[in-house]
Amino acid sequence: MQVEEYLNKIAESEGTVHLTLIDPASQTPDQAAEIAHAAVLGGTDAIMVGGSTGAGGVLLDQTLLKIKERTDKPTILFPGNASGVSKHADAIFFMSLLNSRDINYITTNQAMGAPVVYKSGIEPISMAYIIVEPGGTVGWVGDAKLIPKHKPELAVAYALAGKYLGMHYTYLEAGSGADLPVTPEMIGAVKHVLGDNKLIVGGGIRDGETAKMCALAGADMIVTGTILEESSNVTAKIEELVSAIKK
Ligand code: 1GP
Repeated sequence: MQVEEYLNKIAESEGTVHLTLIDPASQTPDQAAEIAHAAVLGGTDAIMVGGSTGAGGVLLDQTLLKIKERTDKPTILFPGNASGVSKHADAIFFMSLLNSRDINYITTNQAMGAPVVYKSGIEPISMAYIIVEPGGTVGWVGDAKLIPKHKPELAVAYALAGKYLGMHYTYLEAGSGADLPVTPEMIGAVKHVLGDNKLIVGGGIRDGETAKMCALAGADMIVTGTILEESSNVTAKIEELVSAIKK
């Protein structure tokens, strides 16, 4: 089964999908594989691999290879730029940072990376990427004109633009390690216009209660990264998150 179909099926039958984000720059490939393995034991649905700084090249390849030794859940690239492509993943979130001021993050990195995706045969999943306040490192690196957190109508406008441009997924990003995630009001307003298109929410989700709030507001998928890097028991933390968002 293709990865997009796999994720959509879970979203439609089991409830909100949980995605574990691993940044190759944050630990060794062996440690990344250990986190992925523990996350799968806790019930995560897939492993996203990527980051904004220093997450490409050999380190990315080695991280994916080690993760694939420890789990058979799908691996999905979450690239910060064209160097975030690896043939060792199953799929890639082929994304455009719609609210960037820098054309490199809207189309140029995509053009430079596309032939690599084509040759490697990994599955591209088209995605509108929208960064909301506070935005964190990715907001700075991607030169995003941050969506104010209490202006859901601006997120709706970008999400609709992504949908009309043919993107299947929309990612509302508050930035890794954000104090608070995107508001339920913004999640609900965006999901309302997306209809059957899938909505991913990430940035600042640390516990089951917050994950549930995002799921109830309309998130089809949630992403957690930082809390797993900080957690002494990754499996237990994932169990807490997953049990809060599944039907
Ligand atoms: C970052 O949305 C993801 O791109 C995950 O954020 O690290 O805060 O979980 P956290």
